Amino acid sequence: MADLKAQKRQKFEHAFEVIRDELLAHFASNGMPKDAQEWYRKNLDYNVPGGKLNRGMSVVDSVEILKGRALTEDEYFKAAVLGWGVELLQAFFLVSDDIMDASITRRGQPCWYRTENVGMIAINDSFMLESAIYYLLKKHFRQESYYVDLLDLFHETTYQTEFGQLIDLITAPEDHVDLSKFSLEKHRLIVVYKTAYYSFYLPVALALHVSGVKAIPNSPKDPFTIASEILIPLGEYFQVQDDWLDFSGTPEQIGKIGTDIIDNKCSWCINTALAKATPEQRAILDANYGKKDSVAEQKVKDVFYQVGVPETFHKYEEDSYKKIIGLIETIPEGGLGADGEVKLKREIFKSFLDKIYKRQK
Ligand code: DMA
Ligand code: MG
Ligand code: MG
Ligand code: MG
Repeated sequence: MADLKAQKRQKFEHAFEVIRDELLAHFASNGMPKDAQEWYRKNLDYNVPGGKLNRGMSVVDSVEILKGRALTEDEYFKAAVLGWGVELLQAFFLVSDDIMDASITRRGQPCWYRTENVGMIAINDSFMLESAIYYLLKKHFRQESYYVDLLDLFHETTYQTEFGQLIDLITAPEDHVDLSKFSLEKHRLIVVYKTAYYSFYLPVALALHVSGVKAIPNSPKDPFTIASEILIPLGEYFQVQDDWLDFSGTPEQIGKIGTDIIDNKCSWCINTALAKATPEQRAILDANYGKKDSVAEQKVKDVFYQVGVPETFHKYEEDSYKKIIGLIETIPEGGLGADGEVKLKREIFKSFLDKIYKRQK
């Protein structure tokens, strides 16, 4: 089992080498000089492949589940291009997110913008990671009837994520802490937009397109709508885990140093603590949240422990799991869709849920 998982990852990582070399060959063919070629290669290698790869591999896994058989080499590679498209999009978001969040480390190494000679060039590097997606889509999908659907989906999802990043950032002003502006409703809106669409809906919707599943606009039977009704709550749960790990995880464990308290973020943890705090504890939160100071940060963390944020999280995790299993079971056991056509199957969602349930990083 563990072996199979490692093999799957290796195969997917091998596809990255091919894809990266395609991007670099195209870049060089535009007459770009050697130092720029080296720069671009470093940008790609540093920022794209080093994560958990859940999002990217979910495209491949979902296509396999939809087809109900092993993929041909060509089918595999096309699914992998879409999977790496999601990982490129993620890399674009993370490189820029780390600048905006003033983060220190990512995936166990310094954030790209903090590496030698990079600095604000990281902004353009992030744009190139995004644009690489569209070069790859054109190269590999130009002839397909669903090419425009892929373009539309990547564009729309990117836009949604940027809406989310905007509200995440303006809800966390650097110079003005006002905890009364936070709420779990606000939090939900932020996380659905900044995380759920691109991390959960996008990989499955890509798999549906490449497998030949057609949208049924304005119908309650539309497979894309049905998928999103499960995947958006799944993404919400995932970002609550991210907020929880930002507070409770060690840098060695999560590969990044948590910044949410210092950054004045409207995270799940602060919202949970606000709902439970006594007036004295509330005063400590008001005085110490969003301060660029590790003593203040520790005082906030102490209150989080006192009011039972860990217990509340563990309960939330169990409840979310049950709720999402319930949503998955609204799909008929034999799958959803007409006989003889590719059907939406429970296993797509179950496989995604199993990748993240009780995750420690
Ligand atoms: C994640 O927000 C959302 C995007 C679009 C990167 P975050 O700042 O909580 O992510 P992280 O904790 O990984 O910096
Ligand atoms: Mg961040
Ligand atoms: Mg952020
Ligand atoms: Mg976070």
